Amino acid sequence: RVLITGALGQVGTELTLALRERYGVSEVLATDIRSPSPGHPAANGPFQLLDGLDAAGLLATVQAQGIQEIYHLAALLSAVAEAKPALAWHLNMQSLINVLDAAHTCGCRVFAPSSIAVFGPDTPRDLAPQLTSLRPTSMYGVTKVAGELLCDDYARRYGVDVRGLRYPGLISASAPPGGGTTDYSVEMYHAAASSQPYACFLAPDTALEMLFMPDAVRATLELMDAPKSALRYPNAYNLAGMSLTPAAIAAAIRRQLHAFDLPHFEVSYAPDPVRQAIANGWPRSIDDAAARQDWSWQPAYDLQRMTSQMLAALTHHTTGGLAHGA
Ligand code: VAH
Repeated sequence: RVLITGALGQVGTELTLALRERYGVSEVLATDIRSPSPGHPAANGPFQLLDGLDAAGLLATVQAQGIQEIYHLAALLSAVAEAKPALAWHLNMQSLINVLDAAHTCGCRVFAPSSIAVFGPDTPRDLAPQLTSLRPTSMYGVTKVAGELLCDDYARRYGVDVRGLRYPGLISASAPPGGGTTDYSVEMYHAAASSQPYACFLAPDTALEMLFMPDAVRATLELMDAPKSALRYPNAYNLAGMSLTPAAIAAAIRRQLHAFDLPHFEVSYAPDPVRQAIANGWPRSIDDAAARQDWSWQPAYDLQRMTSQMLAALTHHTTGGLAHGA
C-alpha cells in the first residue's frame, strides 16, 4: 500500500489520482493536515488527517496500514518559506526525518521531491548540470539541499530506498499551486480562461525551467519503477521540460484564445521583490541528461500542447487526452 503526505497540494493531488489509477483506489492512503473538499480526488478513496511533524502518528499509520511506499509531498514552498524561514526549516526537515525514520523502521521505499530551488546564483544559469554548486539563497532551497543530503545519508547508513526529482516549476489545472515562485504560470492560465487580466509577479523575461504536471507525475512513477542499480543520482535527478518566460507563456495563450472563444488576455508585470529575487537565483534552464541516460526520461509536452490542454481543462472544453480536469 502507498501513503501520500501533502495529498491536497499541487503535486499531491495529481499523484493521488495517478497512484490510485495504477494501484487501485483502496491501495492509496491520502493524508494531509486538512480534510479534502467533497470534489477533491483525495476524497474518493482512503483519507486520513496526518501532520508530518507527528512522528508517532506517522509511524503508527505506516505500521497499521501496511504501507510499503511513501510519497512525501508535504512542505512549505519557496515564497511562503521565505516569509517564515524558521517554520519552513522545521516543517520541511523534521517531516522528512520522520518519513525516513518510518521508512527505515518499516522497510518502506520513499519518494522525496527536491527542486530547482537547490541551485543558487553561482550555479551555471543555462543548462544547470546534475553535479554542480548547490548554494541556494532561499530557505526553501536550503531545505531542499539538506533534504537531498539527508536522503542520501539514510540510503547509505540504513539502506533506505529513497529517490527524488529536482522538480522544475510545475503547471497544472487541477489543484491550485502552493505558494511558490513559479505559481505565476498557473495563475496566468486561470486568468486567461476566465477572461481576467493578470498582473504577473515576475518580470516578463524571467526564464525558468517548467514542466506540465502529467509529465512530472509520469517522471515520478518512472523513477520509482527504475532498477535501483541504474540510478547514479537517486537524490535527486535534474528534470527539465521547457525553459519559459512569463512573456512566452502569455504569447502562447494569446495564440489559442480564439480556439476557446476567449475574447482577449491582458498581462501586466509588477515584479514582487521577494519572488523576483528567488527566481533570479535559479537557473534559466536545466540539463537533465543524467535522467535521460539512467532511466530514459523524456518529456511529452511542449508549450503549445500544454497551453491547449490547460485552456481546455480550465474552460471545460473537451479535448483528447485532457489533463485531469479542474
Ligand atoms: C516553488 N513550484 O516555486 C515550487 C518549486 C520550482 C520551484 O519548488 O517553490
